[in-house]
Amino acid sequence: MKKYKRTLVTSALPYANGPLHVGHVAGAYLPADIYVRYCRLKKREVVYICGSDENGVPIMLRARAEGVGPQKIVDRYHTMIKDSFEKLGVIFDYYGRTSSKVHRETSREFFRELDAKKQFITKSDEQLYDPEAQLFLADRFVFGECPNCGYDHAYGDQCEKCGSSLSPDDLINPKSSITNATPIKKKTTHWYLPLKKIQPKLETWINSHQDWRPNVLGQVKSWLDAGLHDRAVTRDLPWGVSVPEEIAGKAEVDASGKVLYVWFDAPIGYISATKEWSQQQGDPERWKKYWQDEDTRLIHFIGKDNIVFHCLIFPAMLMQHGDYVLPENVPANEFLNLEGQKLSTSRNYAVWLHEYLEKFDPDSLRYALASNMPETKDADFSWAEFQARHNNELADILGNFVNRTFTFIHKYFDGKLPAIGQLDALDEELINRISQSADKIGAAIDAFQFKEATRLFMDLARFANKYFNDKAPWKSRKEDITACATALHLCAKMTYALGILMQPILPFTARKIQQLLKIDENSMQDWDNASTFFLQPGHQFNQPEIIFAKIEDEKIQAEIDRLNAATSADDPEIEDAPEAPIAIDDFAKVNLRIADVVAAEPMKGAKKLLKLQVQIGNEKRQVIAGIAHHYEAEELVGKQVVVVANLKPAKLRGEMSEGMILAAVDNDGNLSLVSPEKAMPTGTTVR
Ligand code: B3M
Ligand code: ZN
Repeated sequence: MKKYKRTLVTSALPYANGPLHVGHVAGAYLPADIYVRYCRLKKREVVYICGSDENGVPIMLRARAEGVGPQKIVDRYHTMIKDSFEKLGVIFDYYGRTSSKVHRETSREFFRELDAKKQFITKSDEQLYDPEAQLFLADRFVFGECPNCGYDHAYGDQCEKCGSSLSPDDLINPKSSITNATPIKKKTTHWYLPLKKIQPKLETWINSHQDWRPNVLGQVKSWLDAGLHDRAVTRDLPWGVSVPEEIAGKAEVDASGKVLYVWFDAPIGYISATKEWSQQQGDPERWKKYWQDEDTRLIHFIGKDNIVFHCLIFPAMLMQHGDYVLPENVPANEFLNLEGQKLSTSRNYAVWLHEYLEKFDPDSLRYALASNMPETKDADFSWAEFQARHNNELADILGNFVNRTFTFIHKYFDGKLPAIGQLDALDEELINRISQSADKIGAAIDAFQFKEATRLFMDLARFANKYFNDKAPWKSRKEDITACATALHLCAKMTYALGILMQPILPFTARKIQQLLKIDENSMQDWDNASTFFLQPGHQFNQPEIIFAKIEDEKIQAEIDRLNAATSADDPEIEDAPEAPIAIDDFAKVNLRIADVVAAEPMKGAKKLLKLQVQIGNEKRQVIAGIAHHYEAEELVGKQVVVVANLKPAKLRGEMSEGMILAAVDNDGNLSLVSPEKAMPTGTTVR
């Protein structure tokens, strides 16, 4: 393997349109932070860069949903995200934002250079346009059915279900995310990156990286096999980095009002943030060493939905530009589910990082996620497992070992490091274990196997705890005080080693260990010192404090209850079934009837609702149903449905509703009306 002089690590720039959740942490930030902390401990030259992604449609959608300007949104979430990272101990060398001046200039300069090198083509064609909102519908402004997997809420740039990269035209039955309107077509001109032409070059480069994770290579290969399409890198949007004026003016069409595609400027954000870091370091040219010197090893940490951008599109941009290094590895993680279900930000079905951090310790989450990282396949976060990892491993193994060791040293040796005597085989094993573990954990981290590294670390702590038991210092204290002293000396040595080796995963706990050992911070900052214990007998330690208090069941249950509430509060119009059994008479009170839908229309000002006229026997009724996201008004006419016919009439948005239509709704919010299996006369009783 090539020897590099320096490492540049990036984590995907989170969109500043909402708070972070545990899925984000497990995907792109915790693994990178572990890796970088390890590199720092190995005294490698490393820089860790990230920042907020503040351009593009996701920001605009959020701003529209809240009825405020996009700047307000990015300011709020940039601050919040940055703060959460700090509290979780994810320490970047620089955390930038793509609304900065340096970023705008860097992105435009990049665009200019590609344009000057004739690396773009321009194309004019008809694109989807929302006549109501008067906006072109690119990316997430448009959704529809995925042509590959049939998912009904794929976006105009990507299907989040199957991961395939899409353009708005690929969507079946497209709809505007802003107004729900069916788009029309309107002519526009855009700059394209000719990926079709660049594909062979990309293939050669990818072929030289067969050591990448199989899930990453697999995705990349399937895109290449399908053949890459040229990709528009500009957009007609009022928010983003505007296309350089001189280029906009030069084109045969008026390109003013066009901005760079967010996926064009966002990865350049890594470069601009590195520039800002250099300025902050008082060495403004330093970023060039990291981006333009081939002795740099560039590593992008991302989630699997970002693979195409980091493994093909951004590298294509870098290649065609010519001045930049290409990523050496892109260890993308798969997704994290929550209690067996997909995380959903819109349904509030998530563990939000800022909320977590108000209630629990950062290291407990770091440990639980690192132990269960979605490295090669999707993983599941459950509160029960979180609690078990904390209580049974952090508290009962690691915490217990440290606590017992120092309680004993304080009780029987005045809190001073005892002298070491003759070593037996078990003592030798402890010493060997430390140096072997340092190597093995290090190798796992270097191979991006964070789950394995975490397991190896806890194995060492488990061994330590068992060593303490086997040595039974409470007995040897009376029978053989030298042996007792030796065992406790080695336990202190082990604590020091664990303190160093835990730093990538448990930085806050490492700090506590350092304070307990009463040593300065610097003496725990070298990985290779894990097995060289420098303290002399007689060194005074601090009093031990419990490092991991057990997490009580009630605290965990409250979190589970909150998630369950998020699942069932999904649609207030459709209540959960009551838990208690009901008598047949109770059921008989509900008058269920077959009805024919004779007319249906959308409701003005209520995006979710449809106004239906139904025929129940001889009677005509009006029913308002919250199904507009699932059915077109037209397709309902002529359908048979089941209606609760004796429900108290109610007024919804000023319209009378005289019944309720039955529908099945799953956890993902998919909805299907209930219909008789064979056509039945209208008014027929259902029981
Ligand atoms: N903001 C997408 C995401 O959060 C995006 C990453 C940009 S990395 C250059 O999934
Ligand atoms: Zn799909």
